[in-house]
Amino acid sequence: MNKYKTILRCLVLSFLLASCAENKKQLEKKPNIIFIYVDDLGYGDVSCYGATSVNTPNVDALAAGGLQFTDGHCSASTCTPSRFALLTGSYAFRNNAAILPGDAPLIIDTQQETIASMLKKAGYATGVIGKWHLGLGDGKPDWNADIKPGPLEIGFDYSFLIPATPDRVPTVFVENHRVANLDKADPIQVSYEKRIGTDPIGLENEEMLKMKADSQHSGTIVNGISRIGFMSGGHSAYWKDEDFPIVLTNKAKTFIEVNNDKPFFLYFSLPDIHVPRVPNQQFMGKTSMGPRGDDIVQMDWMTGEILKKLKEMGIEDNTLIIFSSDNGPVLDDGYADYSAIKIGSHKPGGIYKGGKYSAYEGGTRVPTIAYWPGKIKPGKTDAMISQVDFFSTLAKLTDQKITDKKTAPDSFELLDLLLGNSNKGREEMIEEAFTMSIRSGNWKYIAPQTKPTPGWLVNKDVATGLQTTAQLYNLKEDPKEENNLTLKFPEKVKELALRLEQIMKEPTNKSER
Ligand code: NG6
Ligand code: CA
Repeated sequence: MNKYKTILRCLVLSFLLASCAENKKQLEKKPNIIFIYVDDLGYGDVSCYGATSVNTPNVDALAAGGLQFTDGHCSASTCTPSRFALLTGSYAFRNNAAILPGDAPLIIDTQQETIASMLKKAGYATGVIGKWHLGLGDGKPDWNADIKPGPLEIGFDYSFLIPATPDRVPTVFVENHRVANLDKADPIQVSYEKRIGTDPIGLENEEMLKMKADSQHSGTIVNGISRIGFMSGGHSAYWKDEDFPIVLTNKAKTFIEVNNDKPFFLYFSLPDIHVPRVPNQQFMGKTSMGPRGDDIVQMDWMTGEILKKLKEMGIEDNTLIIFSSDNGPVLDDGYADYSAIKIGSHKPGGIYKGGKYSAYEGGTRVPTIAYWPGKIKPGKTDAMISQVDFFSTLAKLTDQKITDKKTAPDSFELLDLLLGNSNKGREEMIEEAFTMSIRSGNWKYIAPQTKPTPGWLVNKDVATGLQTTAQLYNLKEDPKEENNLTLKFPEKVKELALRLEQIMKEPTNKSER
């Protein structure tokens, strides 16, 4: 009996030693980095930023245990430009990046450094799972062959993508270079110009729809939802929108598991709470706000699953999570999902004016949280930060030098701020919408619009973002941007208009990197 006891003791001891060694190895490793990037989530859409009509316990846990920014911004009030800036550290206007159709070529030059290629050099395994919307291929992609260049050509080792947006064709996942689950006998074709194939379209077959849609979203019907654009073939590869949370979360968990021998970088890009909003059965009816509210709960669940996975694997303490959104909120974005009717007292943009597409603060001021137990001191900060800054900040964290001017030209290194060791953020920052704005401390100048408003936006509730005259606000006294001070402070207007012009001509990042 004693012999068995001794063997058992030895086994337990060696197991403990092995797991200690494993933990030590983890702590010596550079930290894993997970960027949870939510789509169209507004400043006021989660409970830690004031929402009361929806509960987001998992996002709240990140905020409670991490650093919560109250002046954190995506670089633009729409998706493609914000994502371009996040990944490249360059403002998107330098590349004329705008909302892309689903068959657009990759807009990031394969020679350009990205967060992924930079972290790869630092020894990271890199992956992107979820919404892409930065284009694929170098012309119109052939969806039946290798689709490249794409994420794998700009620094990611693995990709599993919703190629554009959930409301745009093709409605299939692209895994690395290939459409997942494609049947060769049923090739895919995509067109944004004209109807192709014989599949039903929203304009003609309204009776097949789960939700009515505007004319822009009345192309090919997939899963009872009409989309922007037309496609034929590829039926075996169609996604089911309701399965997004399950499929994407599982892919993310697998990526974490498989790559745990190296430090890893996961860009986890959630399709929620973008249209079409069709939550999984388990989240339906969880709020009184309809699908938009339920999608917030779903997004929170996905966030929680990632946290749970890290805890299970014992790597939570060696993982930095950054949580944010690609632009402000929108209620009606093309589908009759009754978001505006069911909103009740919920304020998707918090106290801020405007939302998605808008030049006002609600367009780019978004939930922004950095979480790294034991490393980031929990708290709140009102320091200004833009997502364009994560490139230089993560380069510093991982000991990567940025040596040339072309790399991350607009990105400020704010590592001390991110870790909670300093409260010093940016002094000035550009916010992109259909017109340009500049923040200088608490001053905000919105330049008059130079390009016409896109036709599909003119009559929407979000049209508050479309500007014809110059505006100046003092956000400290007037965070809701109600009192245009241009007449009162003409010198300030001149100064900021000039400054905006200068930065647009030449990046001004002189910070040590
Ligand atoms: C707009 C779409 C909108 C949404 C947006 C992109 C229309 C009328 N509206 O053009 O539904 O898809 O593009 O959203 O077509 S974003 O979050 O990816 O920027
Ligand atoms: Ca978006």
